[in-house]
Amino acid sequence: MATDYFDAVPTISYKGPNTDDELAYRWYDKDRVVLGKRMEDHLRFAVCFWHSFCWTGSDVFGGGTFNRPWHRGANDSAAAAQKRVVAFEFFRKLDIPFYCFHDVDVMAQAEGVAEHRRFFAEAVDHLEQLQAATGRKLLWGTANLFSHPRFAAGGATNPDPEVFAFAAMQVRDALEATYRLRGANYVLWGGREGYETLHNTDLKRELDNLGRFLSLVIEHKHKIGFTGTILIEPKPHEPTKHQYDFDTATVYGFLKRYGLEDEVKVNIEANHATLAGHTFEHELATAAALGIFGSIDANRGDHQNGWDTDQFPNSVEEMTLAMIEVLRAGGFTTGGFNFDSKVRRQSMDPVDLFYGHVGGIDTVARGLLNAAAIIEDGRIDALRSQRYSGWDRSFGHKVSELNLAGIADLAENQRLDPKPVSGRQERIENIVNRFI
Ligand code: XUL
Ligand code: CO
Repeated sequence: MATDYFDAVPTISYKGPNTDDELAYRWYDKDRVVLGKRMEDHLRFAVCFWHSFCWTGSDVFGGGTFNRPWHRGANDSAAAAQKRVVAFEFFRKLDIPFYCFHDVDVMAQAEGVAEHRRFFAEAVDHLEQLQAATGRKLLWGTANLFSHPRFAAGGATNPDPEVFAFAAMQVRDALEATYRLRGANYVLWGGREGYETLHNTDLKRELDNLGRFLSLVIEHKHKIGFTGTILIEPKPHEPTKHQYDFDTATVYGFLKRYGLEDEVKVNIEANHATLAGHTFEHELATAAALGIFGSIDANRGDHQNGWDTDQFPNSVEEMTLAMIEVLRAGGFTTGGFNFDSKVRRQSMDPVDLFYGHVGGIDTVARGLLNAAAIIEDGRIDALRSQRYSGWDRSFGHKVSELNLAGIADLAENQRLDPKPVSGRQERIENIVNRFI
């Protein structure tokens, strides 16, 4: 099946910072080696199916504006196949290695379990062929446990065990499909795993059911031999008032409680971090400190809007700060940069999908180059090490080893009177700005 949907747009290639070509990369030079690794291997870019090929451009006030050919009739097997072909043509023209999907993104609309399984299997066969034909790879798969009305009160945390079972069916199949398609990760985002009001919510039961569901997913992963990473994607709220996977620190506490902290990592999304009242880099640094940094959903919010606008990242400064944390964490292992970003509702032309991704990719690439230069410069890391250097000297060693009374005696015997030391924040901020 061929497609002419993107015929007007050329394959995107690197032309350097001085090019006037707006459909070329100015910073993303996939073979350029940065800190010993090719840019393509550092960044592991992915396009998501849902925003770019499934969303029709509708919002709460109005219908779809995009008028994509596969949205004109019912979402049957033929329309789903056309969508998959167009999507792979896009991945190929963008010349990035990965893509991501939810089960329902790639298949015909199904009623009930039998149809769901049949239509999804049909889609997975086709995805396998498209991957082989184009050389594109799966960064992660997931199951959509939030769009269908049956999930209005959640999937794994639904008060009705029949919904829990339906969710288990979808996740079993999506996990097995991800394994078959050699996906690098499997994601769980709990958009409706939360509550609207505590008046009707048994919070303890819901948390225990969510913990059990996750344990079952991990047990099944090992049973089938999937060696990719299981990722939870934190988000504080939207669609529900309160989501159990609020932020990275909350997810870590949840994983500890259910004994899963060595089995699961986090997929950090920039716009979810800011909705939780954090910066993107805070979430990355927290995940790295807790040993659960996995992958990234790249996007940005809007400073005036309090919701998940999922815009393409375009602030080089913000991305530089994030990339410093990614590099400090040692970079990705199985993770990557998935563009969980969408063009605006008025950007209805096929070429707009390219402008969105090209800009986002170049913003991330430039952030990587800036962060690498800051790390190679070394001044900021040196200032940071210097700040903690007392812990490497003999007094610090004693404090690390003694009990509370021993430390108290040490303070008394040495007549301690420690003096405050400058944190040099403005100097450090000035150094960072020299690289942006
Ligand atoms: C929603 C969101 C999801 C997940 C996958 O805010 O980010 O698209 O990334 O379910
Ligand atoms: Co996301």
